[in-house]
This record gives sequence, structure tokens and C-alpha cells, in this order.
Amino acid sequence: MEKTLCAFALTFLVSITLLWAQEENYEWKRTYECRLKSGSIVVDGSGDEFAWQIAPEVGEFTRFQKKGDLVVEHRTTAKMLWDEDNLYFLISVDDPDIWSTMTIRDKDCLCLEETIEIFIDPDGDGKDYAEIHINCLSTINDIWIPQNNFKYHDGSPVDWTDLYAWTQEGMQYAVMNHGTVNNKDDIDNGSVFEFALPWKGFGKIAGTANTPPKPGDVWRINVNRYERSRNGDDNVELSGWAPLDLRSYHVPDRYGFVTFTDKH
Ligand SMILES: [Ca+2]
Ligand SMILES: [Ca+2]
Ligand SMILES: [Ca+2]
Repeated sequence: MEKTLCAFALTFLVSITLLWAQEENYEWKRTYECRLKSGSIVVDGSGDEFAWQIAPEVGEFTRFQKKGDLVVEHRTTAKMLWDEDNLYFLISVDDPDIWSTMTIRDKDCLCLEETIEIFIDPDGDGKDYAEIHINCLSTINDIWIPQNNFKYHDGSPVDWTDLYAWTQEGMQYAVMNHGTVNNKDDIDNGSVFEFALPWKGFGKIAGTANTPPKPGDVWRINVNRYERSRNGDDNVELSGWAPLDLRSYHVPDRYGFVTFTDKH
């Protein structure tokens, strides 16, 4: 009888653990099938190409700094495509007040103002991932992150100048703003950001990933956003595709699972 009770308790415990694990996956896991591009894409900040029209969106973005209140006030949508040369992004933000002052690449974190941030861990090992920022003035930060504890692989602290010195070689990018930039007296519609990232441009960040990927390969990717009031009142909305529920975007084990397919 005692053994039976023990077995029952163990089964119950395992079931609860499995249920918890399923819920954990349900809540956090985001997946996307990245399709092969159909026809040409011009990187101009307009998603009017046929390829973009038929590409699916990754899904709703959620804000993550407020537990229990994940619905964003400012909507963001994202799509991805690929071909043998590039990984493409089309990211669209609703924004009633488009603003930024930073114009120099790789100088200061664009997160101090408003920015879109793409995180890419090609081989999904949680190390050597790319962080690419863009703002409405088409200013770029492209940054190599060796590990999310901001240490090199030998354990020594990172030199941020070295990290910012990494370049996504050959990256094309463009922004189209629908509204007036840096004019708070009217209401804007938002901005569209378009990227083509050459596979070879990932360099050391690719790790063990195939470049270009093979159909079926999975890369870990997230797209995040800082939407910020410019009144200096600390009113900021942090949101992302893969919800992190933390005050950091550097959680590579929770980035979305992007599977490359040869379907169009
Ligand atoms: Ca375009
Ligand atoms: Ca804004
Ligand atoms: Ca750089």
C-alpha cells in the first residue's frame, strides 16, 4: 500500500512537472517559419514587394516589463524572409511620435532613445550573438555579444569598444517614416524598417551555423522595441516578439525559434 501511494505521489509529481514544463513552453516559446523570398526585394523601407505581401507576420509583440499586463500600447509587426544571399527583415511600428537625435553609428546605445533591436544567435548556443539597433534616422549599432554575462569566453570582462567594432559586413538597411520626425506637435503613424543581412556578414558570430542555412535549420532570433516618451519622464514601453518578462533583452535561451524552409 505504501509503495502504491509512493508511486502515485511520484506519478503526480512527474505529471505536475510535465504540465508546468508545457505551460512554460506555451507561454514563452515563439516559432516562425522563415520562407524563401519570391521575386526581388529593394531595401528602401517600403514593404510593397510581392515577397513581403505574402510573407507571414511573426505574431503579436508583448511588453515584458509588466507581469500580467503584456498587451502593448504601441503595436509592432515583423516578417522575415531568406534567400541564398541574405536574411531579410521587415519591421513596422505604430508610433504617434517619431523621434531620435542620435546620428552616429556605434557611438551610444540607441536604447537611450527609441530603437528597434534585432538579436540573432545563429547556432543557438547562447554565445556569440548579434545585436543590431536601428532608429528612425537610420542610425545603426551593430554589436557582437560574446555571452550574456558580458564576458569573453575566457571569462574576462568585455571591452564595449571591441563589441561595437563588429560590423555586419554588407548589411543593407532603410527606414521609411510615416509622419514628421522630431515634431511633437502632430500625430505620426509610424515607421517601417527593412533589412538585408548577408549570411557571410555574420562572420565569427555564425559559430557552427550553416551560412546560408539549410532548409530545416533553426536560428534563434528576437526583435525588440524601445518606445519612449521624450519628456524625460521615464515612460518607456519595452516590447518584443519572444516575451522575456525581464528587464533585459539578453536572454538568448528565450529568443524565437526561426526555422528556414524552402517553401515560398
Ligand atoms: Ca522594400
Ligand atoms: Ca515614439
Ligand atoms: Ca559595429
